[in-house]
Amino acid sequence: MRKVLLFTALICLVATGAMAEKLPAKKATTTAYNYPDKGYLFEGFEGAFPPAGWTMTVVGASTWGQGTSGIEGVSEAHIAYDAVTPQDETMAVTYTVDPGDDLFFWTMGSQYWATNANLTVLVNGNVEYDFLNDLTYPGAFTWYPVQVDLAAYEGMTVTVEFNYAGLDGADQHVDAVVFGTEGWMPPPPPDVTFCDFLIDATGTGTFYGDTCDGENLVEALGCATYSEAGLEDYYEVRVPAGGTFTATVTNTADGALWVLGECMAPAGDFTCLAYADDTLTGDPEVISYTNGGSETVYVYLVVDSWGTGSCGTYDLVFEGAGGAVATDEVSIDAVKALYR
Ligand SMILES: [Ca+2]
Ligand SMILES: [Ca+2]
Ligand SMILES: [Ca+2]
Repeated sequence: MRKVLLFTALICLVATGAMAEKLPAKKATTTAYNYPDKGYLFEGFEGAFPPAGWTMTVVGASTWGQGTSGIEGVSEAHIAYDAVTPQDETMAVTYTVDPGDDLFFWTMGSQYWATNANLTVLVNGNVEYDFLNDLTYPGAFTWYPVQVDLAAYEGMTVTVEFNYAGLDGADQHVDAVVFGTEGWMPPPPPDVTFCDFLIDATGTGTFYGDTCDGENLVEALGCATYSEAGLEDYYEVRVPAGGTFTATVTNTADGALWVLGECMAPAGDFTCLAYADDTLTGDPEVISYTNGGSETVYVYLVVDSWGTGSCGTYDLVFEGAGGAVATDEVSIDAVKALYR
């Protein structure tokens, strides 16, 4: 959806669309279930349970099994609490520790209830991790990555035991066990991008647009007073060092404006350079941006509105003022002219 706008004239608003470089998509962490090489997931509990090579020590009625709340894949090792019968449940595996190897895994549980029944990880019988006393655990039932230093065990073939013991604790979860130099991490959130939706428009003056064929890609950033769930139009603006612009937008919806630092961001976490939602439906919103840096930047003016799915026609009065010398990056004469 590439839109071409009416515009009255001169300078400054540059839209190229091709200007923003697309970064290569990050590759998700390789996950090879039961793959023994370092750097790969050692055990994600996605297959048979217990996994090949693991041994179980069952004492209580409730013990380690396969759960469906995995942070990696779908499955995990899960143990339900037992308020009646004491538990002392162990799942164990052996591993030969090479120099630099540590043990990594993810866990989730409740430290409040861990005073009753706790997860510990033992290496050759030594407690090397204690969930109850892990001061960095972020909060109840949050998946959290743990690293256990195995330096003391280099060169040894060790037995690693995940032990859950006590009475009337809380459910505990373990997933993504790795031996090596780097633990498993979730793939990064997908990028949100409007780089392909930029409006072809060059100049200053008054622009007319309609957001009703747009999308809602910008909604809640740290700079916002309100959640702007309306549909959007996007303008790329070239701003030389010292340059400044002001955009005044009158929207038939309850308008809102953003100036963002990029047109693509992981999980839509755009850099908010300016924001405005100060007036109600039909009244103009005003936003300004000044490039205080020493180099030309490209920023993104987003015409948005308040209200889920809201949209409307608008007029945009764009005023730019220069400073600085235009670069040769953009071969549009009008753009150069503005900043001479
Ligand atoms: Ca898993
Ligand atoms: Ca929006
Ligand atoms: Ca408004």
